[in-house]
Amino acid sequence: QSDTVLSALADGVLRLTLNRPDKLNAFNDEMHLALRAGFERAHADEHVRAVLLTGAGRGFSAGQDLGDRDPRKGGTPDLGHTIETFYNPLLRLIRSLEKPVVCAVNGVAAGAGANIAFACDITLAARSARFIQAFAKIGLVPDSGGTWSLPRLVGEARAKALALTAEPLDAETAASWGLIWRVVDDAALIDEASALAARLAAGPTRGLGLTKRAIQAAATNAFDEQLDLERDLQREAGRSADYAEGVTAFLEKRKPEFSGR
Ligand code: T3D
Repeated sequence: QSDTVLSALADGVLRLTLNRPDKLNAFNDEMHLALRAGFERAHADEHVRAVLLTGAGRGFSAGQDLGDRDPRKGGTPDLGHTIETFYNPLLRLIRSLEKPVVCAVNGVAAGAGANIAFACDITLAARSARFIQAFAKIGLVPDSGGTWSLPRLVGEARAKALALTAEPLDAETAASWGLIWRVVDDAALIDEASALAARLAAGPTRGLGLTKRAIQAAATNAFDEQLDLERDLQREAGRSADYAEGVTAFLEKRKPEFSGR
């Protein structure tokens, strides 16, 4: 068990805390494997009904640990291999998880750290947080889905300016541009994000998961395909126990108690 990611399950929320604060939670191989294990558990464990991702210390994540890429130590790493081995599987696990993933960006999010935050379903940021497409500063290309998510979230003009200049973007601007959901005062961030994750974890997990799938599919579907998909997913949602409970609770004028099935 690695302590590079702290993992705790309570009230249906799996909280995963990136935990290399001295390095602003930069990713080494060990932290990658630990975070992947956390998301694999979220896929497999029915007791997990939402995930909350955050960072320990003053940063969220500074992306790849550059100490592990020191050219002075000799050799040229195959970054295609490291992306394929570490970053891409993580991004696929986050996007394919049919349960809500809340991200609480507690401080600076740079490189892959920023793009992982943008890949989560609902991202909140501390008012003091900054987002940096740091790749341009070291001659790399945005990864972790950044070249896909940035133009979709903010349009090509802003995506290119962010990626080509690597200028830091403050949290307020990130929210006003639609990169994240909401800015929260630093001291209130983790409580607000935890409350949101707990609310989602108590929700109709199947319906929420299918909603996530539908919205993501819209990125590549034509309108008619999307209408067909909505029909199919609604059919599936309509067979869930939580749908029956939601309608019954409405008719009985009481709060629903969703089981996640
Ligand atoms: O390699 C592959 O597999 C390909 C995949 C690439 C994915 C990527 O993410 S590439 C982008 C890598 N990340 C960066 O280029 C960001 C580098 N960091 C920074 O630019 C700055 O640290 C920040 C803007 C994020 C924060 O600045 P600041 O002034 O608040 O903090 P700092 O003093 O720079 O950093 C604090 C400590 O964290 C410091 O260590 P020290 O001096 O106290 O011992 C610093 O070296 C360390 N740190 C920060 N980022 C990284 C890091 N150490 C290793 N790798 C880092 N990425």
